[in-house]
Amino acid sequence: MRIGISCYPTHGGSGVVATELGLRLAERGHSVAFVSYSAPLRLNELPPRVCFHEVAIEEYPLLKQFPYTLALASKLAEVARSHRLRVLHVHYAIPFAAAAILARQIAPDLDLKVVTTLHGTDITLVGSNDSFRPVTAFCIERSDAVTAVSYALRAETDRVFGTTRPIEVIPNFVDPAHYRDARPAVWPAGGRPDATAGKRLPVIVHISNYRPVKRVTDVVRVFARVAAELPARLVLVGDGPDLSQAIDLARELGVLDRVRLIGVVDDVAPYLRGADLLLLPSRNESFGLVALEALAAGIPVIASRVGGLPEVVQHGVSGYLFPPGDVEGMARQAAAVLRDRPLAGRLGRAGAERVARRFPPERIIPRFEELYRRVLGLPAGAEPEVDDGDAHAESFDHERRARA
Ligand code: GMT
Repeated sequence: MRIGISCYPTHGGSGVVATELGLRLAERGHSVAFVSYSAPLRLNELPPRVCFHEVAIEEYPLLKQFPYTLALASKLAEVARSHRLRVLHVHYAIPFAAAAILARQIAPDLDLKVVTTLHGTDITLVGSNDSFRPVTAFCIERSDAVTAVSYALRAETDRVFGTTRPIEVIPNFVDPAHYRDARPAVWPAGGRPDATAGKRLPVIVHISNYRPVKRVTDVVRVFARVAAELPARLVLVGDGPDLSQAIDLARELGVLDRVRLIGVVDDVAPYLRGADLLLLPSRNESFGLVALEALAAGIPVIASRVGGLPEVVQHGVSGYLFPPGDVEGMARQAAAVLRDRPLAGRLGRAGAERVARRFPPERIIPRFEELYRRVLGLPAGAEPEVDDGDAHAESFDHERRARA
């Protein structure tokens, strides 16, 4: 099949999942065109059958802000025509589904199908904002198929928008081998190396975009309580608006010298492999991809019992879930896990085993293929159209060479 994918290209679970999905589809013989204002971060090189088209963003003196959605719609229609795309799979209702639906109307002869994956903040934060509500509802209703990354997100979508159309739950996925085999990160001076006077220092890691929804000050509060009992370290990976608040609080609580700032990284696996515990005390999380990544890396997760997190982390089996804001509970449990290595080992193994069983690409990608077949009216289980060798595949490869 020939599939167009559009997503946020910057760091964030939705972009990571969309990119990995496109790359895996291409490995399975499909042709994939990514369309965005910059190449998604994991798209470091363009393998066979993958191309990338950039939506140019220009300054418009007349307009306060560049109308990206319109430019994206034009580009999607153009790329769909030049690559004879059959499906536009967009990640987030706003602005991607809106642009894809417009592209479908711009090029009606192509009979494009729009598949929209809801990742969360489009529903829980953006979509339910009154100014976006009608357009989000429209996008959900007019897509040819809609998926949600968790049952919780589907229920929330139905609740917020009163949706009646089917929404299929297709969870995010990770490649277990990538996390299992990653070499643990070497921490900056002062953190690990593991031995300090012969003792191994426990490491808590938090990875996010440091937006208010992540409650990063809770991360610091939990850590400060743990640090009062254990010689632990806190590793903060990523960056975002609330990071400076977290640093200020760590200073105020007297634990800043035990906090290591890593900044934004392409691959979080080494940081998860080098840690003993992931802390994710979010106010909301439709899925929590980083929790899945932590489990894949074999470390337990302490998180909020919100949104889709209970579908990822099994309380008492692969980690522990608490009401958002329960700093005491999270700290008590984090200290208990860090003290009890056999317990941490059991939790880590249980999580990694479930990720390998329930969330590997081999299990999830065929579900998207089946969905594409369904919207295209192809028979269920039909072999994917393999594009190797046809003129179309050559056009993708030509672009790849041009970019190289
Ligand atoms: O969490 C964010 O702010 C980023 C956002 C994104 O675009 O990646 O995350 C959402 O989608 C992820 C991928 O499906 C989910 O793992 C996150 O839980 C979800 N974030 C929220 O629901 C807050």
